[in-house]
Amino acid sequence: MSDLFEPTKAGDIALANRIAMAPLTRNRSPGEAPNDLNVTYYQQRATAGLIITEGTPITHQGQGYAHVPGLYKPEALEGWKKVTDAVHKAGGKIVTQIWHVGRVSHTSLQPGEGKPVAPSAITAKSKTYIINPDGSGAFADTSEPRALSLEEIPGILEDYRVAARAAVDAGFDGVEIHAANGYLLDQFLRSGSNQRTDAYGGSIENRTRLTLEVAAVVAKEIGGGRTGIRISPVTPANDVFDPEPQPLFNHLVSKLAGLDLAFIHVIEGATGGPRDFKQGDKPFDWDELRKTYRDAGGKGAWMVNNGYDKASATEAVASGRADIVTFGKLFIANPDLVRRFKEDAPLNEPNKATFYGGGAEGYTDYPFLP
Ligand code: 8OZ
Repeated sequence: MSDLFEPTKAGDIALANRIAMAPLTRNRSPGEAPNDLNVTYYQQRATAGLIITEGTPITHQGQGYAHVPGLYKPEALEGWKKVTDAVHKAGGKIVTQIWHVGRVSHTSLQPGEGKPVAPSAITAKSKTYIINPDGSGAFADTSEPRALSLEEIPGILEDYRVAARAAVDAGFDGVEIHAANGYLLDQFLRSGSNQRTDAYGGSIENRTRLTLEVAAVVAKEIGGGRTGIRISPVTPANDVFDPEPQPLFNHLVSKLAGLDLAFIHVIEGATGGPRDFKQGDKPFDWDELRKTYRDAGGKGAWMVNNGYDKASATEAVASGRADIVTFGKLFIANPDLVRRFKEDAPLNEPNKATFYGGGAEGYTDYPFLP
């Protein structure tokens, strides 16, 4: 029986405990490069067993929100180097979440103000965050996308490869591939957003192809032991839908098992919402998903997320249902969350008004225990 404070491994990455920080978009990097405030924020949270950074676009085309730090500009890579150095000096481990938003973008954020790209030309009923010409920020409807051509897919794979290499060169312990929450890879996975008739659409095998190719390319480039992936089998986030998520995601994890990845990170339920949310007519069976992965030989850490607290996380790890639990909002408000859990100390309350955008307030000013 394991507890949350016991060390573990996620592939090649050794974790001091099983309490990880979930990826969190904070929109505090104007110019798309991490700054000194971002360094402080991550360094403050270095006692997490593992930090997964906010989603980090692999290219300008992969960018869907203003003030999100990418991995494609030299100044961004210099900024990330400062982040990884600070976290390592503080004894922590950190991977970056490599991200392509696909259709969840706006022409004003795209190269040459072009259309965002997607599996199919279907607009997401969703919002993104842009900067107006006068400098003010605003939520805006996502723009109509264009379908990626078959000829463009190798270029997308190359973009993931280059970004994963750049991440490791910037000092990250590894990467998490963002295949969740209705972004590019999830758009290919779900039938609601993927109506292609080529090798990347239609059957489950075809819809999982891009995600599996990305995982294979990244694992080959930096090592499977430094590569994780995040999935959200039933989330409706960013207007994605699939009536039969169980066979789709069972197939995906059974194929991921062959890549010897560091971890599989599963958002159980609607992201940031009800854990029992379902798509299609059957409740999703999370145990079946994990068992499918293990039966296929998958040895990566099984990482779970969505609304956990100390008690439910302890139960998940003790029962073997999970190896690592990730916490989002609790890490926003409690930089010393691991210590607070250990001492059963009271938790600071997160302030929703300062989640996205702004400066130090609600970012680096949450108090530590004395
Ligand atoms: C909140 C706001 C913007 C983006 C995700 C990267 O849902 C995100 C995100 C979350 O995965």
